[in-house]
Amino acid sequence: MTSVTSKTTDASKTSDASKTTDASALGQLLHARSGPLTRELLLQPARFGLGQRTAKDQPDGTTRMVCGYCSTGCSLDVHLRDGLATSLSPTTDYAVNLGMACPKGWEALRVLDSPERATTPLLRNADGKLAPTDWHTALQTFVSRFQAIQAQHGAESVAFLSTGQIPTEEMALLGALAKFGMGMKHGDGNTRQCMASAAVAYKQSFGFDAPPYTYADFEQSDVLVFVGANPCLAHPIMWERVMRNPHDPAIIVVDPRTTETAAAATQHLAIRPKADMSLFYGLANLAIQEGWGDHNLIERHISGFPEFATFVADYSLDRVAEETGLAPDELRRCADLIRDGRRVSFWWTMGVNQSHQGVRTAQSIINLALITGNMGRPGTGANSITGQCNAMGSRLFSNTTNLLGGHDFGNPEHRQKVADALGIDVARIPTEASWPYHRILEGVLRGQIRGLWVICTNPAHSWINQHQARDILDRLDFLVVQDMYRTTDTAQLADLVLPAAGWGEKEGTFINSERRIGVIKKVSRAPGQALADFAIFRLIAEYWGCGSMFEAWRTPEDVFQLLKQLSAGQPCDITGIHDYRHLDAAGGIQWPFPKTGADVSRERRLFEDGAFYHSDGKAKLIFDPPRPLPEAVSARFPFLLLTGRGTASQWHTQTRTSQSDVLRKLYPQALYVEINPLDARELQIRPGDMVNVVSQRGRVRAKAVLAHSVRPGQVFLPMHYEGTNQLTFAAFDPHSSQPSYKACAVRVEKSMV
Ligand SMILES: Nc1nc2c(c(=O)[nH]1)N[C@H]1C(S)=C(S)[C@@H](COP(=O)(O)OP(=O)(O)OC[C@H]3O[C@@H](n4cnc5c(=O)[nH]c(N)nc54)[C@H](O)[C@@H]3O)O[C@H]1N2
Ligand SMILES: Nc1nc2c(c(=O)[nH]1)N[C@H]1C(S)=C(S)[C@@H](COP(=O)(O)OP(=O)(O)OC[C@H]3O[C@@H](n4cnc5c(=O)[nH]c(N)nc54)[C@H](O)[C@@H]3O)O[C@H]1N2
Ligand code: SF4
Ligand SMILES: [Mo]
Repeated sequence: MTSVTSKTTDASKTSDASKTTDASALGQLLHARSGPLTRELLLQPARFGLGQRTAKDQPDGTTRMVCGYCSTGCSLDVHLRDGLATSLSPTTDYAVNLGMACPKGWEALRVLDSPERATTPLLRNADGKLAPTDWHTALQTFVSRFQAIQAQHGAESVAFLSTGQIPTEEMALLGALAKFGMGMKHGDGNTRQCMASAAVAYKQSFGFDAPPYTYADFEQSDVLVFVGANPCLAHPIMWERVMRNPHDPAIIVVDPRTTETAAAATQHLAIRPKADMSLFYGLANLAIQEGWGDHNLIERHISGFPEFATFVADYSLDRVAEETGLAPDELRRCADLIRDGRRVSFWWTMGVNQSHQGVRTAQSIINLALITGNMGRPGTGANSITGQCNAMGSRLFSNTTNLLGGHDFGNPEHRQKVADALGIDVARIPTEASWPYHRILEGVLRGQIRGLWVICTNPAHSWINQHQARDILDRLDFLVVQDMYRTTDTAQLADLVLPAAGWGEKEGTFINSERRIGVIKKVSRAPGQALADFAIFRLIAEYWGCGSMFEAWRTPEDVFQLLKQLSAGQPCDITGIHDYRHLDAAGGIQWPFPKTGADVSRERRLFEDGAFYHSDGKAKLIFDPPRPLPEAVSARFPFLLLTGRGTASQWHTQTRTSQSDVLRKLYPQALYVEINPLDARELQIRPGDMVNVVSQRGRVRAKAVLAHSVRPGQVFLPMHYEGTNQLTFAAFDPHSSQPSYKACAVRVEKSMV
């Protein structure tokens, strides 16, 4: 379980890091360039996003900011000496974490100080090696190479892939620069891998991508249902909130594996992978047959009920038992718990989203919550927990799938509104959303995409089916990677690496899972010549020749003001927030927060008035029959491979968490595979043996861990090791294009070497 002790982390070394950051990069630029830009850079560096303030301005020696890892959005008190961080401890009076943090949060400062940091731009030289270069050359090369590709193959032949881990202001600047300034049409985020299914499900069901809950709901439910979610290790502080629930709640966990979360549950349903839709249709059928819900409410607030009732009528308990592999009496017990609950909340994460039918599965959960009246009241809701610290910011402001501010590229009024707010020609705004991630990569294979700019994500480890992914990245004419570390798998493949400042070294805002906007600050100087992504984007705009378009985008806080304006009248209206100081003083603010009529309570949920965002004000019941697994097991590949998070101390591709000595001690250093002891016995595998895990696409070596937590016929690989995605099968949800990371066919062999 989570470490919540009061030890503080000594990270004074971090604050001693180079004092030269922005100044050094700036000096170099000035040296190299002449003309009007030089004078302006010299006179007004802040205009180019350079020289962000450190938290020095805070008088009391401590400043608070949200954590830069997961979407829980805990607040951390950072203790300062001369404006720079020396240590941190979790904030006690913050509505999210109430004085708690997980190991990643405690160690957040420590990972900044590492020999693996990118401290200068790196350019691939004639020998094929990445060699240090100066910012001026790097920016010139960036512009000349991408512009040459565009001149030859069209503006759309350059694309970007970004992230849910940089501040909203940086995402918005990137999205606007790439699409309105540089003429790109295609750009997507790693959030596609993570929450696209939830976003599409909400949009279709509610009329807007709006997770309805507040974390207080964890404490107010009398029944909590977790579906494909392992908060004990993926969202430990959310789980701590569940543990604070005073109502002795029933906890139901639906997961093929007996995870830490499942082990703590009242009832664990070890469902057959990807059979969740049948389960929720079956429960909905019982709810309708037995009249659990309030018919007046259904009539007033929900559309599509008669069709839904007819559809689920086929889902008898026997059929559901057959399809899910669960016993009828287990199903009945689960149904009784939900029926008898007064405040039932449903929470889902990647076990739902990362599926060939993620959207409809999420909607099967939303439907059940809606028809049983578990929406808009304390302790209820169909609640998607998202992953990264600012995945929620990217959903609204990254200018990828949605036009800035949750608008639609396809809507002429929306385009005009955005053009007016930004003072740009509406013709610069694409009339369609970007291709999704996998389509961009297919575009590379087809020669339609020739240049790619990768920001704050590591697809050469995290994207599905690495065999193909690596081949695709290799085919690019020019690959730019912008990262904190020069050693990532993707940076190693790049033609140009741009060194970025990270969390703690720059300012901006994140939006957490419960829609709470929180601030991050500069409390440490980035090493060498690394620059905040914000400054890099501003400089690229200047070098590209579209700098004038971003005159008003000088600092992150300027951009925040612009984004506020863009949110006006949207469900995510935040025009009532004044500035960063307001966010700080309020302890973060959840959207919506309009200028007039804002509810100022610290914890707010949506839909308390039963009004949804569709034009008829109703929520829609949306459903489809389940589809078979894209890659079923076979005689040659008899095991189903599940993947996911391994420990609370590992973050994704480990570029950050592996930099901390403390975190590194808390998890296995090499790939391991969890296998059921019965299967292991049959294969004569003993604990600790090295085995090969083989799929149609690859073969990896892993240490065998014998565990009853996985069912016979299934194995589990954590995603934190590069080998895992050499095996995964590239199937996608047809509505969200989210990859189905959590089910493919493999075999396990004892390794002879
Ligand atoms: N320590 C740590 N915390 C993290 C992260 C991290 O890397 N490390 N990453 C963050 C991010 S970006 C994300 S997206 C979240 C992810 O958070 P979670 O989604 O909670 O984590 P996962 O382990 O990916 O998947 C959850 C569970 O889904 C189950 N599952 C697989 N297939 C199915 C299925 O068909 N049905 C059901 N019901 N369950 C299934 C798996 O067995 C697994 O236990 O975590 C966030 N928090
Ligand atoms: N098999 C399998 N694969 C999965 C998953 C799974 O469950 N199973 N889960 C998927 C999910 S949900 C996710 S979210 C993805 C995550 O996949 P990735 O996004 O590829 O993983 P990260 O390691 O978080 O990569 C972020 C990168 O950004 C860099 N970085 C950090 N901060 C900054 C910054 O401020 N600026 C810049 N420029 N760079 C920065 C880090 O060093 C790191 O290299 O993985 C997906 N892949
Ligand atoms: S739970 Fe998430 S937000 Fe909180 S300290 Fe851990 S990683 Fe940071
Ligand atoms: Mo994620």
